[in-house]
Amino acid sequence: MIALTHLPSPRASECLVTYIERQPIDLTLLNHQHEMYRRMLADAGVEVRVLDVNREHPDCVFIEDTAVVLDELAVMASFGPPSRRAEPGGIELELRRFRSTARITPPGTLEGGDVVRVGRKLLVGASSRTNAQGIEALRRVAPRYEVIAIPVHGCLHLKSACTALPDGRLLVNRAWLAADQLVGFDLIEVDPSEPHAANVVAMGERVGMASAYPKTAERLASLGFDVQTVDLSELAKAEGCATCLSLLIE
Ligand code: CIR
Repeated sequence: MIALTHLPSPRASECLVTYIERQPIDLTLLNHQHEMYRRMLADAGVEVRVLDVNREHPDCVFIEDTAVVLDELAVMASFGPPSRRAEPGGIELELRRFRSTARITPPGTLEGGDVVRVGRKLLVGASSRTNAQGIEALRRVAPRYEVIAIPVHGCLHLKSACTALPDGRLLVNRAWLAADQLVGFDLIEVDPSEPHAANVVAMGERVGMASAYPKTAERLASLGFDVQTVDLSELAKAEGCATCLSLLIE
């Protein structure tokens, strides 16, 4: 498995924040945490590549949002917020080394953070960042996948509320999504005191997550998952989480 990552922007303090209060970001610590994140992936056997093509864009470290990488193709995102619209261009050039690409275009919007893949099913957040035209466009360009729209409220992306564990079970915070749309999926809930804990990155058989959620980490470990944690405090201040920092290519 290859992970594309992107160096943080020197302008990261100008990042978008939507559902959280803006707080000062320590750029030195942010860069250090990004390095530790990359190390966690590498220790899990992932080949980590570090890109530096979008550093003038404050949110460039959240490379996950720029695309949805499938087996046959990569679908380039269409951002609503103007400050992120230029990001997919640079990443598309890199992704073409691995996949042919397709694009979602305005008025459709779709961000990679809204797409959870489980086998041939794509759960897609209907969120403040991904609209119905974007979801329809994904259906058209990826006809071999079943696209299931999941309304999301109270958080940025579907992946803030739901990610897939290595065995196909979903880790969820029910408060932020329409869980009735997840019929047939086996759900594990975050600890109620850790609403942001549902975002974990599946690194082969290992699970990577932020160290800020020890109770949920313990819950996963007690279910037999090999859980690795990393401090992502400065990324969280930019409303980012574990999955947003990489584009995984099988
Ligand atoms: C944004 O609002 O776009 C960034 N500050 C955070 C993006 C986080 N991405 C993700 O969870 N996939």
